Formats: sequence, structure tokens, C-alpha cells
Amino acid sequence: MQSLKQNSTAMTSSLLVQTLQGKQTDRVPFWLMRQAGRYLPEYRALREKAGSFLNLCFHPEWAEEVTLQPIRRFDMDAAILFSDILVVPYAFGQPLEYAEGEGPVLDPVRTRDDFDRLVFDADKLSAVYETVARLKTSLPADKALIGFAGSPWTVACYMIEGRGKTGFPTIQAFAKENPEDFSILIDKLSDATLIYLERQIQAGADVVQLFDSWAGLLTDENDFINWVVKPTQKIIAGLKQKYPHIPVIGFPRQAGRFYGLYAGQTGINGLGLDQDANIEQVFSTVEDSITLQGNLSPEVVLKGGTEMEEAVLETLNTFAKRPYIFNLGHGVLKETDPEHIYRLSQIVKNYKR
Ligand code: 1CP
Repeated sequence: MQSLKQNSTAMTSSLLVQTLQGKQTDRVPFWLMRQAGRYLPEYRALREKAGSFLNLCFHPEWAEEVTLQPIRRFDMDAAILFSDILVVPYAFGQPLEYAEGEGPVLDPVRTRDDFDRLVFDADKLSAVYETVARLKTSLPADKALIGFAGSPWTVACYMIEGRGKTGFPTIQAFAKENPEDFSILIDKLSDATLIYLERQIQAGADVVQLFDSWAGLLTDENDFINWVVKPTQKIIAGLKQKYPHIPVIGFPRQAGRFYGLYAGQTGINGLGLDQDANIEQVFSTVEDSITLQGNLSPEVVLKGGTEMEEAVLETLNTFAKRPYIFNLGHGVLKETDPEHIYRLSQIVKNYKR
């Protein structure tokens, strides 16, 4: 496999890590959520060879390769481990499949008994740590390696509902009606997520991101505090105790009205913003010490052309006064032309504050 190591430069910390430490670097670092994946023909080829999506995730050499594919083409400042947030339920023993064209399907857990039976076995994910270790060796020192996990709330959405794209009606009712039982699941997930991220850091992750894709479903402030803020705070406190130098990015998607609360209380270093974020409100409620990341619309990147080019520049200008990581407001859409991503990467790299 072709390594990227030959491009390696001095052993200073990466632009991404410096930015997450609150430094205003000359050039804005960038990476994209779902930068590896189905919009790339080389991904589709390896995905086909792997047969199933989980086979791809659990085969370290292949997972390493798909992680590096976008870096070779677009020279992002960070590589994100290729895996999925639902490998955690898998390591809890919950049967998981990725149905063709449908996304993840799990045998739902819905009762106190179901929750009591779940036991997290971190060693079931040893292939993931091996992928991280391989990437640590193959990536140049100026590229950050991002590890990740889903946040307890978002992972619980899939565990209880059994599939995505539903609006997760079951979990919302469940959390309201059985908060004590639900907190057992959330506590188990918080403990497991901490262990899982620690293992990724031990294997070489420089930064970790917590994906809370469904945080926006919680519109009540107390619910948001109980199911998003507190578990996130607990995970980050655990990480910081052992690894104070590892920055953490939180991505509470669609939870704009609670950004101030989330950024102020969870201990994150970076806040991922979705495309609907109200930037004025972000600037007034999120402390300057928090690095911002995001928030270009993936739909704009799908369209491409001058509309995209102007939107990229406008996003860069908007965040020019703060430590900022260029990214999208959600993942790259699978229909996106890789040429659009190339164009975007050129604009971001040539941008001067
Ligand atoms: O067939 C295929 O190739 C599977 C498509 C796919 C891919 C490429 C899935 C299934 N997961 C992934 C990779 C993935 N998932 C990464 C890789 C690293 C990168 O960003 O390049 C990451 C970080 C994730 C995280 C993830 N998985 C999230 C959080 C981010 C988000 O998109 O909101 C979520 C919600 C999932 C669940 C999931 N896994 C896969 C799909 C299609 C979904 C979404 C299901 C739904 O619509 O609810």
C-alpha cells in the first residue's frame, strides 16, 4: 500500500491540533466529515471487494486505505479513522447489519432487561485500534489523526429504534416515560465510549470527535442537559484526566439553541457547527476559547460551480477572526462530484486571513 509518509515534515504539532489549542494559524486547516466514502470511486471499488461494510471497517489494511484515499486526492490536514459509530453497539453484543441502500439495522433493545444484558467488550474492536496504529505510522506528522465515537444519545437512538432515517419516535417516548431505565443505557454507553476513545488515543489518535448527530431531537433544555450535556461531560472529564493534551471536538448537530450551554459545560475544545447554525448567536454565546468547525452546506458542495466557490470564501471570511477549522455542516453527500471537493480544497488552502 502506498504510504504518504514520504511527505513528512518536521515533528511540530499539526495545524489542526494547534488550531484546537486556540492558535490562529496563518492557513486555515480543513477536513470534511465523511471525506472517505461512496462519492469516491476508489472507495466503491474497495467496498465491493470487502463485501460488507463491517468487513471493510474490521479489516485494518482496507480501513487504513480508505482513510488515506481522500488525503491523497485532496491533501486534507486531518485523516479521520474509517469506522462507524455503531461498532459500539456491536461490541455490546447487539446484532448489527448494514442493509444495502438502507443503512444500519440492529435488533432493537427496549427494556430494562435488554439494557442489563448489554456488556461492552472493548477487545471486540481491536481491529479498529489496529487501524489507528497503522495510520499513525503511515500519516506524515503534519496531518492529524482523528479518532471518533458517537455520543451516547445518538448511539442510543439507533440501539432503541433499530434503524436510522425514522425521526426516532420510540426513543423520544421511551426517554420521557422511563427516564430511570433510559439512564442505565446512557450510563453504560458513556462508560463504553470513554474506554473506546481511550483505546483509540493509546493507539495513536491525536484528536477525537464525538458525533451527536441527533442531539437536535432534544428540544427541552432539561432533556438536553440529561441526555447530551451530562454524558458528554463525563466522557470528556475521563479523557482529560488521562490525556489532557488530546483535544476533543463535539458535534451536537441541529442543537443550535443550546450551543452556549454545550460549549460551556462539556469541556470540549472544538465545536462542530451544522449548516443551520446562527453564526451571530454562536459568536455571542460560545466563548472565544472554543475553536469553531464547520459549517458549509453539503448541498452547496453537491451543486459546485461559482455558487460553491463563493460560499467557501464566505464561510472562511465569516470565521476569520476566530480559531477555526474548515469543514461542512454534515457529511459529504454520496452523489458529490470529487472535482467539487478538489476545487474547495484549493480555495481553502490558498485563503489568507
Ligand atoms: O455502504 C457503505 O459504504 C456504508 C456507508 C457508510 C459510511 C461510508 C456508513 C453507514 N458509515 C460510513 C462511515 C462513517 N460513519 C464515518 C467514516 C469516516 C469519515 O467521516 O470519512 C463516520 C465518521 C461515520 C459516523 C456516523 N455513522 C454517524 C455520525 C455522522 C453523521 O453522518 O451524522 C452516523 C449517524 C452514522 C450511522 C450510519 N452509518 C452508515 C449510515 C448510512 C449511517 C446513517 C444512517 C441514518 O441515516 O440514520
